[in-house]
Amino acid sequence: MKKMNKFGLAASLSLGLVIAGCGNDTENEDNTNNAADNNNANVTEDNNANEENNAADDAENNNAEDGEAAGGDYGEELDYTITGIDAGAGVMSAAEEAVEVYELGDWTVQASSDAAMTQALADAYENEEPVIVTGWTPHWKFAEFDLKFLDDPENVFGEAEDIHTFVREGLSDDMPEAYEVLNNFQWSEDEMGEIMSAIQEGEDEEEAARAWVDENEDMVSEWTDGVDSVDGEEIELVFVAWDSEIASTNMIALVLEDLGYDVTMNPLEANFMFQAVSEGEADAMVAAWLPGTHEHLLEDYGDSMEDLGANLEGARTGLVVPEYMDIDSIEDLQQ
Ligand code: PBE
Repeated sequence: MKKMNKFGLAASLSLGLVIAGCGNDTENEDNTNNAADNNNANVTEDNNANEENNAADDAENNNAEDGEAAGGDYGEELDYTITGIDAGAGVMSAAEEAVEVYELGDWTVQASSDAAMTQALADAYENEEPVIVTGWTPHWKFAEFDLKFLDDPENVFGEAEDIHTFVREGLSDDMPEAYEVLNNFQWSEDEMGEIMSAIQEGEDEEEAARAWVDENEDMVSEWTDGVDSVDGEEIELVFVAWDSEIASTNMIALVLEDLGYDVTMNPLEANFMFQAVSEGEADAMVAAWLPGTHEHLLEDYGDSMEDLGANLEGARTGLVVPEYMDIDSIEDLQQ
């Protein structure tokens, strides 16, 4: 299986870094300490109290409503920064919209990457410090950490989503075997999670996918049943390097490879992924989150590609925090 980096990724990643660089993340540590210092005045005399205790005490002692006080404190501690992922992700636009809709004032959504976001989450979690990330399920972080989605009463992030498979126009004629497998492909959050967790635990992406394919012959054979083998035909899959899509794309690539295809996997930014399939540059992708997350991309590119329906049902996006944080709703972030 080949991986390539043909178009889009380098350019859009560096854009992401520029955006990230514009944020005020480098001051996080200092500001956290300052926030804790400032809080000491109206909290307890206990210098050993950690930041979370300060936040909790503040929430109790403060005249303001509990939620507002906790959210306000977290704002200072976090320098009003929500840790995001790649700038092109749908969950990023939704998070920015949430800042508007909930009138979150100084809060900003900082672009980074799935890997950097989960690292920030892990670092905070280890020290029981606050952190707010753009999150989604399926994702291994929910197995690794005790997390919660913040309630979204204005429904900015939408309801449950399905992950759809899209193929380029003409694929059913040109590669009927691949088309049929892609059309049949459907699994669950738990099944995707098995590969994601194995990768997270350090297994190579392809090896983790291989182990899953070998252990789930029954399911895989439902997708490939009656489909003829091919002789080294080249097929290109595009995806975005989100942990969920790394798992699904590696897995389906191996299933196609086992059928005789010469598979290339090309990681791109989300808009280039849609564009590549719509322009026939790539053959397929299994990474379209609908109806909400990628709605804008579907509007731009959906007419010139074929939707093969959901390969996974019941996905979700939103703002995610550790359970130990003293807020439950995005509204609690209002100052
Ligand atoms: N995600 C994972 C993507 C879709 C898959 C939620 C990060 C996004 O926001 O575009």
